[in-house]
Amino acid sequence: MTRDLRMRWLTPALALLLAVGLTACNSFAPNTIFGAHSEFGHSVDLLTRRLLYMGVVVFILVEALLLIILVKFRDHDGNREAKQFHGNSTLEIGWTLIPAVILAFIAVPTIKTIFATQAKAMPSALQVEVIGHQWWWEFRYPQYGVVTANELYLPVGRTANFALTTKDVLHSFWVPQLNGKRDLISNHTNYIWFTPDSAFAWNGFCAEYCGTSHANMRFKVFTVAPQEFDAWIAHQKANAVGSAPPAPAFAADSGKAGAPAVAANAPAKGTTTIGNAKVPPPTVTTPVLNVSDTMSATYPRSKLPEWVKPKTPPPTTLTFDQSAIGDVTRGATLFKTAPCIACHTIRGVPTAAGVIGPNLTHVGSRTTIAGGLYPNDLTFLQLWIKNAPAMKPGSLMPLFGKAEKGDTPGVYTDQQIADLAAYLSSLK
Ligand code: HEC
Ligand SMILES: [Cu+2]
Repeated sequence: MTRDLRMRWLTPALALLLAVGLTACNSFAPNTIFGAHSEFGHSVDLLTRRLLYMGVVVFILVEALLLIILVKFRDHDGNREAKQFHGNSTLEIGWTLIPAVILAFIAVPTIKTIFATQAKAMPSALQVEVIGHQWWWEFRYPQYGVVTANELYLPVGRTANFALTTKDVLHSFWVPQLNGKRDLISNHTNYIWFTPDSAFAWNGFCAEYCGTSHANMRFKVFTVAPQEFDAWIAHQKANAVGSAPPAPAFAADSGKAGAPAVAANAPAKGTTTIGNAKVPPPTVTTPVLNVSDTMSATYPRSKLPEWVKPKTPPPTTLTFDQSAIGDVTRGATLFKTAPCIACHTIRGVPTAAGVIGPNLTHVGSRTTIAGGLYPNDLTFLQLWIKNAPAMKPGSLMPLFGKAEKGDTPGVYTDQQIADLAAYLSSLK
């Protein structure tokens, strides 16, 4: 390579290096796997760091040796031939043994962590059944008789044991800051457990490609103080009582995204042990909910951090008659005999016992709909009922808007849809 050619590559190469380096400076990483908030996360973190540090030591030694040899044995004076010989037992035994020892150093902590994170949870744990559907999540709390969708509430400091199954294809349950991914497999129950160490709102994802709307199969996890969890459970156990429709879900947000809210919920103190790895008590650096701020049974929308709020715009082709104002009572009457009841359950409405779609008993108490894709407010509920397949590609809920074009003919006017949405919103 001539000097000119070398210089021509130098600038773009340096620019690329700088760009890659700068991406690492983004401190705002809401879905990072680093900075875990459960003992499961800590043990994986510990293992990752250990292996990384060991790798750095090996890298430095090998590269240093390489450089020394390159310099020491470089061609000093033209075409002198290097010394030729055949075989060197000491060298060969050495370079077989050293990697074997290194592998042992990698294998022991790795296997320990695998066993620790695969172990059965203690029976006293909170049991949660996670059922994957194309493209939404069903969460059941068998100890309490609660069924909900797409939003998981967990008490801080209590181990939650998840039984993972799927109704259709493979999915994978993943909350980056709380656990490793674990697959939902047909005809088989997988388990995973962890103990959240701080109160907050987290994003969850489906991490196994499962069809058209795989990327739209998300969920939220709200880790809350134990007494708040009890309040939430008590509320979810009761039948929903219709009330006035809620204020818009994410009204123009005042203030900074996820502005740090007060001090940490005192999580379990002392050292947690998972396998043989001693995990230091958590230092909570992310903003958390104030325990004394009573939750009125659901996570306060005003406290939702920015990154758990859906940002997907609705399709521009879908419009709604703004003069149609929904009526809760009319909506309730219509719902009882609407096709909706074939797929949705509302406890307290005897005709509504379908299990194909999410349980709607307390749908008004959730912050999002459709696998975390849209905020749960009247605007989005109406558009969703009008034409779900347009809102979410491949949606297994058919469209209901009268003039909408799709596989099935729609039956409802915008006024009827507004009534249905008003009713559902009232189911707090
Ligand atoms: C053929 C079955 C089926 C019928 C009929 C049906 N739905 Fe659905 N519904 C679904 C499925 C499946 C989903 C989940 C879609 C997704 O998120 O991918 C859903 C989701 C919803 C949601 C969002 C719930 C949440 O928590 O995310 C609402 C609200 C809803 N349906 C209302 C209705 C109403 C109102 C009707 C009647 C006009 C109706 N559905 C009829 C299958 C159905
Ligand atoms: Cu999935």
